[in-house]
Amino acid sequence: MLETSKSSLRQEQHPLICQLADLIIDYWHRYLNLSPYSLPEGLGYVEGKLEGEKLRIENRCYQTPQFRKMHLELAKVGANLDILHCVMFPRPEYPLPMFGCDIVAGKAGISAAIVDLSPTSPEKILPQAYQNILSTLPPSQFSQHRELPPWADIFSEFCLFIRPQTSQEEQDFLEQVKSFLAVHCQQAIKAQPLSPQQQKLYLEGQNYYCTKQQKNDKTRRVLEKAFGPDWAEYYMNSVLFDMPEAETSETNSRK
Ligand code: 18B
Repeated sequence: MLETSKSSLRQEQHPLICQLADLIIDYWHRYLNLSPYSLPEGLGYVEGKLEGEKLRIENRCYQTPQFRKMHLELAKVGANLDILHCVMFPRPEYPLPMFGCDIVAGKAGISAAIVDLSPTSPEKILPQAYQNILSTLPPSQFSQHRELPPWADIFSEFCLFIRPQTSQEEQDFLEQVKSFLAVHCQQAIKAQPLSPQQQKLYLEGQNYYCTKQQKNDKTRRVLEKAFGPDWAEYYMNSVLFDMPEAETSETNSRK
């Protein structure tokens, strides 16, 4: 795993991806008490090339008292496709939503920019405090909203999924991510633990989220082309969207 604050792949990424990666790491350091999180052996930096272009992946992972795993991933396919992927998995003791963000940038610019705080509660709604704060954020104006695919029933009504058209829209997207991260970190540090029965339900909520994200064929296809279907399946289940129940690694137990 690369622990330098400015890694090699980051400098080769689309400028918005670099900005967002810096911003996420900055907010994590600013608000939360980070400790390292070890990914499965050999998955910090990965390169693959089966058909066509080389895929390079660089991962950074942390944990905190509130979050089981906070994962920031940068990927580059050949010279033409840059990807930022970020998910914050709460510890199931806390009734916290999932923060998720994805940016996909091609030759023609950014085709997809998505950010959400997705519910984990059995009722599939966000905690009242989140709803109150998120509904007071200034409304953002984007010219191209994108339609979510059928698997995406996990996202909240505050989900933003756009194709930014101007550098102003790119900066507005960044502002939206900032607000979501600030709300999330501020709420997380005040969170109170759930009863064991409730924890089970919130864990199920997280597993539902992961099961749905694993159905994203567009992500799977990129990984399959470079690493083959078995590795893609393994990577989606154990790094991108691993389920907390499957977690056995003692290296990542809470300090
Ligand atoms: N994703 N994305 O993270 N994905 O991981 N992503 C794409 O313009 C990768 C997340 C999401 O329309 C596309 O259509 C790869 C999280 C949604 O069917 C590509 C990695 C969220 C779509 C990739 C990765 C998320 C989408 C197509 C691992 C949300 C639209 C780009 C590094 C919180 C799906 C395009 C659709 C699209 C690839 C959402 C190529 C390889 C955390 C909804």
